[in-house]
Amino acid sequence: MAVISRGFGGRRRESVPDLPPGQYLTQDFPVLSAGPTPDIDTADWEFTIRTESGAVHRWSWDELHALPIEDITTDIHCVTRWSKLGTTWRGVSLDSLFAGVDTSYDYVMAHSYGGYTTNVPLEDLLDGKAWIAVEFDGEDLDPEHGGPARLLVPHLYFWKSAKWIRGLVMHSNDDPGFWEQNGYHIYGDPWLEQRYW
Ligand SMILES: Nc1nc2c(c(=O)[nH]1)N[C@H]1C(S)=C(S)[C@@H](COP(=O)(O)O)O[C@H]1N2
Ligand SMILES: [Mo]
Repeated sequence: MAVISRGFGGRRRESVPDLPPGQYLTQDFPVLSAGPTPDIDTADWEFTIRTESGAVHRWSWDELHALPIEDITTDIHCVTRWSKLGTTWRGVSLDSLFAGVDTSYDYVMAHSYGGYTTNVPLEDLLDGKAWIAVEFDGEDLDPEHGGPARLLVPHLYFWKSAKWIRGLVMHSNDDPGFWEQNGYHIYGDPWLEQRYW
């Protein structure tokens, strides 16, 4: 009997092919924030990309919304082991935002209102892999989930999807961000279980 129930449990987990190793499915949407939720008025909001030349590319809330907004359906995976499959978002592709940006640096540090940072290789933000998300599940993004806008990089663990995104700074090296300095993996591929150093 014990063998059968162990086998059954194992098969059940393996029957979800979209679930990375060591993850479980959740229907609700946990909130994970290292600090308080900042109160950001979209009238004051801006998003910037700064390059090695010192150039700062800047978008107001209205300028962001003048760019093509895409519908995104994607799975998300938190390093604390919850995953949600088929989440729906709307956002502006980083391809659109980087279209006029000239840089030879390969790494990006994402900076949030409130001070959170996380590092991502530039190639992981391009070619339809990342967005500045402004809606979740048909509604404006809740402040606790990063509203008015968050980075969405769903192919990496969700700590890379910086809430309350304020800007990106190009770096020549893959310098660690907040969680990466505190023991989280420098890259964070959920399929390779790159959770911690
Ligand atoms: N600015 C900011 N972004 C953040 C975090 C944070 O603490 N501050 N936490 C990260 C972590 S560890 C996770 S799992 C997700 C959680 O997003 P959620 O609260 O919308 O579920 O946000 C990520 N982005
Ligand atoms: Mo997380």
